[in-house]
Amino acid sequence: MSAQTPIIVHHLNDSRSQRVLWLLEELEVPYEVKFYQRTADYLAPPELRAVHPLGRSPVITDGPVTLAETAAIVEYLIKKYGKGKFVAPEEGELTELYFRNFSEGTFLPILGQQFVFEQVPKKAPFLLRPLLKVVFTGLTKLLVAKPLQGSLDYIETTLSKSNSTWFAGGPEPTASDFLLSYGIETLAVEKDSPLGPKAKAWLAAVQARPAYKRGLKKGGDYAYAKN
Ligand SMILES: N[C@@H](CCC(=O)N[C@@H](CS)C(=O)NCC(=O)O)C(=O)O
Repeated sequence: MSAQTPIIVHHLNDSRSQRVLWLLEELEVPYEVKFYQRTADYLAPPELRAVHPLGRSPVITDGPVTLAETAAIVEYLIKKYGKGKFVAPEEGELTELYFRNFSEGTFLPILGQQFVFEQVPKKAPFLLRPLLKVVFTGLTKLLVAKPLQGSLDYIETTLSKSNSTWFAGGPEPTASDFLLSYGIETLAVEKDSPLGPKAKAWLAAVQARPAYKRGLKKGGDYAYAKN
């Protein structure tokens, strides 16, 4: 394969894959977007399985490399194309290590659970819906509300202590910022958004970046920000 073959991002509408487009625009690396549309069940279409066995987005191909998992993709791209940018300063390295793991290991799973609990009553047979709504609202209060609020409080505390706009306190966003953008954006568009002032200001800074705006235009439909 030629060294000039551009990176291809296998991109699903309204998805966490948008983070990869933002990063690639920041890196100023040529890339192409291959679009996949969610099915009526909000799943990825089966064609994505031909690219990666799990059939989820994002996946990138970069010459002979095929890589899935946003956190792995972000780390790979910054290492390979970052030219030393988008890396935490020494004093922010631990915060960086923590928050990029927190994003995928704690924050997004809580939001995923919230999403599923909301969906169950909506997808249930009509007559069961009122009962399931009561049950799953209760489960959300029990299992989602507290850890979510704890996570948001910790985000507020961390951003208050940062030496800059960004989680790791450096002059540029780092992997933590790219990864957290999706979860924070999904909460920003909720009615009565639970985001605190620091998270809102951080998101405004993300969305004001020219590279972010270019990524949004390239990605097409994205329900969590205006393009
Ligand atoms: N941990 C993976 C999760 C990938 C994932 O679940 N992507 C969603 C998009 S937000 C997807 O492809 N959903 C469609 C499906 O599961 O069929 C990552 O961060 O890349």
